[in-house]
Amino acid sequence: MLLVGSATERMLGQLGAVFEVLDLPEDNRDKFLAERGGDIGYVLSSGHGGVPAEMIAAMPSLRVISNFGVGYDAVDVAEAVARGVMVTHTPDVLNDEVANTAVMLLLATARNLLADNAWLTSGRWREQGNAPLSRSVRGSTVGILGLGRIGLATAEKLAVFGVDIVYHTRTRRDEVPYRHYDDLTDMARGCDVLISIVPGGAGTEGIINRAVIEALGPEGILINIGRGSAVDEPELIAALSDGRLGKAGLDVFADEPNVPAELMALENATLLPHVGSATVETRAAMGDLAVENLTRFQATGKPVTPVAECRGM
Ligand code: A2R
Repeated sequence: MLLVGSATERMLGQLGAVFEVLDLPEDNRDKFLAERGGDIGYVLSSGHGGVPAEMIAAMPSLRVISNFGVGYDAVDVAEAVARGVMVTHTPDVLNDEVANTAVMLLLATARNLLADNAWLTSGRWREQGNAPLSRSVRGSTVGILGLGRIGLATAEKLAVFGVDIVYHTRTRRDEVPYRHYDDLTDMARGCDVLISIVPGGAGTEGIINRAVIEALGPEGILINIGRGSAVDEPELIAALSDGRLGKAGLDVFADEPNVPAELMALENATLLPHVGSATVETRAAMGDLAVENLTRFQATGKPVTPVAECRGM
């Protein structure tokens, strides 16, 4: 089994009981894969680099790629499927935590949590008096882009804050009580807050573009806890800088962990280092599921949670 990225001691203990675990040397990938690629039947992927097509091609005996995380845009699933390689991920076990992060980031952004903290610690409270007022979320309309497992958990948590929920997905969900918009820009025009919780990849690349950002407007708030690639980051920075967009709360970025200095300098941007699911409890649950996908497949030929593209395999 090849480890791409890192794993916790708990995961390594579970994996070591079943597999011979090899580490992918970051500085020597190609040589390593040329020498050992043929021996590898299983991959656990948790790194930013993921598993691109050429890596899959370099492992002719590969059977399963277990992705640590629900989003698997860093794994070339089309290549895997074409070669009969199963891809799995870790859905559901992180819904609650990521939804908490969405709510936390929305409240922190709307209520100036970090700016207020800095107001106190920099001495301005003592020297200049009370911090500027922030805006309440009560009474606002929150548009959720991507009402899947995490989006729905987020919508349900937001109910207690007295907001009106609407959503945009490609397919309407008849079982939910929220208004569906066919068009994202139309929804942004009708919203005070837009929360993005869509997967990465070609289908959502730059979907939050200039038109969507401007439709959200000077009082609008963008929250992104899905994938950075869904936002046109240069357009977002420009709009936050010149006041065409009110505020942004971002947990994800286009080129992690590299965050543009212009974005970090903006007072109306609240930024987190991709910590949506990053608690001890949730990461343990994700790790257990990522490992179980490998061990179950090894024992029975079927994983626990294949990605949608591999469900028929
Ligand atoms: O469009 P639909 O009906 O397939 O709905 C999915 C929506 N979605 C999109 N909505 C609008 N335009 C698109 N191009 C588009 N592509 C996908 O995103 C669905 O409502 C939602 C994804 O939900 P799940 O597959 O249940 O994913 P989950 O577990 O909520 O995680 C979402 C993402 C992960 O892929 C990671 O990137 C991140 O959150 O952690």
